[in-house]
Amino acid sequence: MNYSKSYLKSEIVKNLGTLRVKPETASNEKYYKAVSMVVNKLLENKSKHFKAHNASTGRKQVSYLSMEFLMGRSLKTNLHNLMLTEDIREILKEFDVNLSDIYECEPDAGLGNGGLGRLAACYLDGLATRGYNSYGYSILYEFGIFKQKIIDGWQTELPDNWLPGGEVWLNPQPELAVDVHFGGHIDEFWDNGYHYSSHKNYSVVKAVPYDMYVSGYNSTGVSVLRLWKAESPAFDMESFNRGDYTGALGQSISAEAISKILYPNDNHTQGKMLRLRQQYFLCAASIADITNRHMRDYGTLDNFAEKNAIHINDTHPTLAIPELMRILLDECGYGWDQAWKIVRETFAYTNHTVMKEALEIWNEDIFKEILPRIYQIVAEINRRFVEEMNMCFGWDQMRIERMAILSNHQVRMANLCVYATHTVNGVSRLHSEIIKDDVFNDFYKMTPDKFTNVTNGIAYRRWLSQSNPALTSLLKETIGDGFIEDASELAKFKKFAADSAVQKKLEQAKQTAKQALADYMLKKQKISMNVDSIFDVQVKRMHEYKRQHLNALNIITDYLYLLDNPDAPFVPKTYIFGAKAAPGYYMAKQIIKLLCCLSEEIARNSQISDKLSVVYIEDYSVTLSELIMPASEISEQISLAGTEASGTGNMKFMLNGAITLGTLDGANVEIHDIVGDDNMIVFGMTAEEVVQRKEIGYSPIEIYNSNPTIRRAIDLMLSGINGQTFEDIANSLKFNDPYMVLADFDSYRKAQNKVSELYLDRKKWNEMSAINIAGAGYFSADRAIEDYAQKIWKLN
Ligand code: 26Q
Repeated sequence: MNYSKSYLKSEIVKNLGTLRVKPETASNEKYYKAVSMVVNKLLENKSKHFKAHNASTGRKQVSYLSMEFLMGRSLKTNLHNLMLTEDIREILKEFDVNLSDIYECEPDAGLGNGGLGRLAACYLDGLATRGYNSYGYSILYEFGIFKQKIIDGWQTELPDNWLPGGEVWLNPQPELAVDVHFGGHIDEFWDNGYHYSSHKNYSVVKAVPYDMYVSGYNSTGVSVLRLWKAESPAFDMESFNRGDYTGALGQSISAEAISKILYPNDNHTQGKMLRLRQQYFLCAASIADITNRHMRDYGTLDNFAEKNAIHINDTHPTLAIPELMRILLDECGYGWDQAWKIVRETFAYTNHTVMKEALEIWNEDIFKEILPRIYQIVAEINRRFVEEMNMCFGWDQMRIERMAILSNHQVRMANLCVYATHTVNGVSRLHSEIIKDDVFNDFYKMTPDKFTNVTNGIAYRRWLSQSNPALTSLLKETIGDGFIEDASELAKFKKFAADSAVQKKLEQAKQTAKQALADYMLKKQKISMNVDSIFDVQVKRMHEYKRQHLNALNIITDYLYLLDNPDAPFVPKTYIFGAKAAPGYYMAKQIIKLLCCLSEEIARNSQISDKLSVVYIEDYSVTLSELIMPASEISEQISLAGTEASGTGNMKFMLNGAITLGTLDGANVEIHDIVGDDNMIVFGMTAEEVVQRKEIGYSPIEIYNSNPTIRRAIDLMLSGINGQTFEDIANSLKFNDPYMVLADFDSYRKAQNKVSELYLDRKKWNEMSAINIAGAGYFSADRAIEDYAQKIWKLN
């Protein structure tokens, strides 16, 4: 579809009119809204055509169910993908309005915590670009991930009220609303030899869909993200008339709570009832929507699995499995075996974490109370599964216990997922091996073919052509513009890696981006940054397994060294952090405070601060990542090997020419395979060595006692940094050190010293940087989606 500039211009003016403002006097906010309304309309139109085409050709549909979609902003990416950026820029110029100022008016749609939610958002882009018939399903949280304010070095959380600016992208579909049932009890009876059950006394929550469109790049495809809002059903006149005034109103209060707020935990569960309600709300509404559409198109669910692939993003939407069983059994009259066959051929599941505390387990009584019918179905799935296993290995009751879905008064979501799906995948090569060897080893032994790998990918245009114009120009100059559509073409840049003219421009592009970040930090946080220092960056959620405190320990060591040797040669470094901590995660909040104290204490020492500084970027978000990635020179990916499932930030840094300083964990292993030892700085134990080290017994206190560098750094935490002591971090490191920070410290420090040495050789450094950019193509979401389409969803 092609839209003329004059048409776009008149539409913008028309929409300003709708907003009751004149073009001459409209604020940037109004322009943001008017332009977004125009783009949204184009997308709606494009989506209609695409859906009509899909329906007429009977294509299989992918439904990606996820409790999180961390979308970030939409205007810039939609203009880019529709190839309208330059037209709109010129139109706005005619009104004396600057397009980049307009972008700044949009709030992030922060409907996710971190990696898992951002991955889901990237996959909508990939699905649309590859032209697949796809829906994302999630919840329309009224409040997304909290806004982080650092007050006196401590994280505080503020509500993220994003809808006032974000709702221009939401298209309500009230005629597609569905009811979701909670609580009540099940009446069972026999009639004519048939068993019936009927759900009584449930409360109803209305699920209303709001659609957000995501255009593919240079394709006719559009993904629809269908977000469910919870509403109280029409006022319950009956109970009101019965005189139950509070009952009639009371239900509505709890209904709306369901889509109020995103749980801010990342890689950690909390067995809260509201969370379980949210999960079922998403699953029931989405399954109703998918089956309704299928019935409309085909009039039967017999061919459901042939026409639908439903993907479960981690275990959070597991309830979609028993919910589809319920629809088939209770509403469509299928027998168990036939229903089970459809279910198993429909669902696939991605695991995103090996952290024990993230494994979802629900108390059986709570589960039964909130979802009585779903509980019955899960219990029957479990009964049949246990019976099946008893036939195969009745001699190994321990194994059967480990694999059971119900056990110990708990419902184990991961076991249900693995048993009920046709395919289970991990998110990097290493992680997928760990799943088979460890997390789901019992299942792997029983059904090895079920397990596969799809290494994560990113919507790379967002972090390259949309966020790094200087690098994008250089790439276009050297390798043409094919890389914008086909990431594998980035490999052509390798030829230019040693070209000194190209290197010079590459260095300039980096400098431009560093300056832009420095400008932002000065304006926003009143912090000035030395743009001639190495920008060494660790941005991601704050978590002990990600080891921001290993980074901190090395900075303390640098600091102590410079205090002792103020005149020693030292390659200037700026250590940049950005991370939100889960509000209830005590240790994570302590580490934020530690970093802030370090930052201040070092900044006060003017002899040192031009060589060494620590910058904490407040409120790290998708939008900030778009500013940070282009400006980064070192990508800190330093999790304990075997703990980070994949990582996706690592890919964004690499794409922007940062050198990875990392352990062989997650997708770092694959980055290392691509660029080799010469172009990545690897340190620390391997995942295998970690296992061995734990087996022989790990004693951090021995390291503390025998390593004076480490002891001095930890002792400084105890004696105080910027007037604050950190006993809990220090004691955790000395006596427990669950993520083996001390075991990897020496190796990390050597790696950091190597960074400084390499940076002095500008030619070598720029070459490394170019080789990383050239190797990043593999990590595109377009590739990852193609892998899912072929290996798992079987789309053609
Ligand atoms: C579960 C229950 C109750 C409340 C919250 C949660 C919850 C929420 C979010 C549990 C886990 C998460 C998020 C996990 C996550 O982001 N995992 C990351 O997924 C990325 C994409 O695959 C990987 O790259 C990261 O390695 C992995 O940590």
